[in-house]
Amino acid sequence: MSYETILYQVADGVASITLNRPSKLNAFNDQMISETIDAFKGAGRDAAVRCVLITGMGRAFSSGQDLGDFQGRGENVSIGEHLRHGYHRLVRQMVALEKPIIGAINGISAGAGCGVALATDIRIAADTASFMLAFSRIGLIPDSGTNWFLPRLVGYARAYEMALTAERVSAARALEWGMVNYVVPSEQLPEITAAWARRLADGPTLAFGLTKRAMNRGWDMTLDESLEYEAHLQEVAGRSQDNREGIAAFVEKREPKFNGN
Ligand code: LHQ
Repeated sequence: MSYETILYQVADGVASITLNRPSKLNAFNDQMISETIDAFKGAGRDAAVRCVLITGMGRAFSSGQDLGDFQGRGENVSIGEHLRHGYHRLVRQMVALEKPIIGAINGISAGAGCGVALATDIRIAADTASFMLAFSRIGLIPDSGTNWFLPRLVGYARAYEMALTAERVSAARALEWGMVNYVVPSEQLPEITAAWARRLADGPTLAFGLTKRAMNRGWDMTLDESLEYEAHLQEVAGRSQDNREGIAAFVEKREPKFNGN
C-alpha cells in the first residue's frame, strides 16, 4: 500500500503506522484520516499482521484536526458530517480491529489526536509526551471518542477538568491517572514499543482479539450478560489451534508457539 500522509509497513507480524505530517505536528487532514482508516482496515485483513503499532513522526503524536485545512472550507461546513465520515470511522475501525493496537505516544496528542491515542489498546508514552483536550480553546466540545474513552479511563472529574481547561496533561500525570500503561524515556520509546509489539505478535491472536471484543462490549453489559458473552466467546477460543498448543506446551513444560489461529 502506498500512502502520502502516513507510513505503513509490515514486518515480523507487526504493522507499523506512522502519522507523517510532522510540519503540522501530524494534524489530520482528510487524506490522512482516510489513509489511516485504510491502513487499519488492511491490517485487519492481513493474516500476517498480529499486532499494530501507531506513532507519530517528529515531536508530536498528533495535534488533531488540521485547523487551517478545516477553516479553508468556509462557514457552512457541517462538523457533524466531517466527524461521521472521518474520525468516527477511524475510531470504530480501531476498536473493531480484533488485534492489539499499541499506541507509541511520542509527543503531544491533542484534540482528535487524543481520541486516536485513546482508541489504542496499550499506550506507552514518551516522558516528553502529553495529552490535551484542545477543543474548548476553539469553542468546541470534545469529540472523536474522547467523551467515551476518557471518563472510563480517568473518571468524570478529571476528564471534565481536561475538557474545561484544555491544558496539557503530562505523561507522568497520565500514568498516575491511568491514561497510559507505561512512561519511558523518549529515546527508548521506539525500542520498547517494538519489543512490546513483537511480543504481542507472537501471542494467541484469536484470543487477544476476542478478549478485546469481550472487554469493549462488556462496558455496556450487566454482569449476567457479560458472563454469558464470555462463555460464548470462550467456546470459540476453546476450539482454536492456539488453545490446543497452549495446553500441550504447558503439559510438555515448554514455551508455546502460537500461530494466531
Ligand atoms: C497545526 C495544528 C493543527 C494545523 C499545530 N492544525 N496546524 C473535528 C472536526 C472539525 C473541526 C475541528 O476539530 C475537530 C477535532 C479536533 O481535533 S479539534 C482540536 C484541534 N487541535 C487543536 O486545537 C490543537 C492546535 N495546536 C496547538 O494548540 C498547538 O500546536 C500544540 C499545543 C498542539 C503544540 O504547540 P507547540 O508545541 O507550541 O507547536 P506550534 O503551535 O508552534 O505548532 C507547530 C506547527 O504545527 C505550527 O505551524 P508553523 O507553520 O507555525 O510552524 C502550527 O500551526 C502547526 N499546527 N497544530 N491542529
